[in-house]
Parts: sequence; C-alpha cells; structure tokens
Amino acid sequence: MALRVDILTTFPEMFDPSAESAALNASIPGRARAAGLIQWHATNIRAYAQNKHDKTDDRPFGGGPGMVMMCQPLWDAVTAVEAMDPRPATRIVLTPQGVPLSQAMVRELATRPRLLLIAGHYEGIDERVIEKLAPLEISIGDYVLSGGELAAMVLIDAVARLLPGALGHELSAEEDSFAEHAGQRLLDCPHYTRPREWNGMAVPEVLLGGDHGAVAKWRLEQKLVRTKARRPDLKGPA
Ligand code: 9D3
Repeated sequence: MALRVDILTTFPEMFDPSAESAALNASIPGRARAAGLIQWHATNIRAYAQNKHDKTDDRPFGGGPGMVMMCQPLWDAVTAVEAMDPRPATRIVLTPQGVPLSQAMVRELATRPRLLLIAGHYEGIDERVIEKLAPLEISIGDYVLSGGELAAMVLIDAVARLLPGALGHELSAEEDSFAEHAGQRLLDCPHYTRPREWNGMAVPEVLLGGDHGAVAKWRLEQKLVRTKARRPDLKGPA
C-alpha cells in the first residue's frame, strides 16, 4: 500500500499534485507517485478555523513579534485528517527547534505507513497543542527559512526515493547519501565524462587507463581527502 503523506499548511497550493511545475512532481518523487508508491495531500489548516475571520494564528502572550499558531484549528485539522485513513500517522512538526534531519531518520520514516507533516509560516505554534500532539520535531538545518513547507518537501523527497521501486535501475534502494568504506561515511569522489579535454582541462589519467583496481584506489583516496577537508565531522563509524 502506498505511503500516505498529509501536509497541514496554510499554503496547500505549494503541494498541488496536479501542477506539472510543482517541485515534487518532477524527478523521483513524481515517478514514485505515478507508480503508486506514495501519495500526498495538503490540507489547509484555515479550513478548520472556527472564528469569523478564519484566523489560525494570534498574537503571542507576553508580547513580541510575529504570530503564534492557535491550538484549536491545528488540533481539529490533525484529528480530521487522521480520521481519513485508519492507519496510524507519524506526526511531524517542521520547526527550526527540531532535531536535524538525518539519513538515518529518513530511512526510518520511509518504513512508516503514514506521515502527517505540519508546516507553517508563523513565529511558532502554541506549546500546548505540541504537547498534546507529541509529534517528532524536525529541522532541516541551521539556516532560517520563511516557512516549513519547503522543509516538508525536502523530507518527502528524501523519503520517496527510498521507497522500494522508486529508483528504477539507477541505484540500489539500500544506497545511502554517503559512500561507505570500513564503516566510515564519506563524501563522493569527483566525476568526469566526455570530452577528454575541455577548456584546456584534462580528465585524470587514471580514469582513462582501464585499470579498475587503480580507479577504485584513486576514487577512495579522493573520497577520503574531500571528507577530511570539507566534512571533518563525518569521520567515524556510520
Ligand atoms: C527568532 C525566531 N525564529 C526561530 C529561528 C523564528 C522563525 C524563523 C523561521 C520561526 C519560523 C521560521 C520558519 N522556518 C521553519 O518553519 C522551518 C525551518 C527553518 O527555518 N530552518 C530549518 N528547518 C526548518 S523546518 C521548519
């Protein structure tokens, strides 16, 4: 059965499944969706507002800038959307305060039957509804986005490519974002294709010689050098 992903947002049009130009409809997620491996539905939190202006946010107690997502519309949206399918949903709030998304977490989420993603353009969510929902809280990195929707798309993209059958013949579904050697996670080596010379720049000789052992050795050295220089934090077991 297809992985069902619900997104609760005040910008549901960002997830339009029929828009040819939508980010998620290109490439692997689009093919996974066409193949029936994943489906996603965006629900407008505003549809569950009960006040006369369909407000979903309000000013923060204690003062300060920005608006805070109210408890009631979000709680009602979550319970209504969860009732649309009997399978239990893994609840996730995309937030700068979350734990950083990792490939290990993506792998785990790809095994769940349903994901419910909460994304927003507010300063924050009323802590009481977070406490009641008890969601996973996930960030996609230490930079400031204008909202959680693109973070939700990043998560959907990363999960979709791991669903069995999503990758075709390109890569094994086991394949990670990192090369691995002796239990170490490594960045990838440089790649080259034709022509053999471009703008006066040659392809490394070893790649042209047909010595597969030498090629493998060179690639591993390149991975080690790059990882040490660019991502010293990655050294160590996976
Ligand atoms: C000073 C308070 N800001 C918190 C860092 C306010 C704030 C900034 C940006 C509140 C929300 C947002 C919108 N960002 C997200 O919703 C978000 C996000 C991000 O900004 N960076 C990395 N991952 C994520 S996941 C959701």
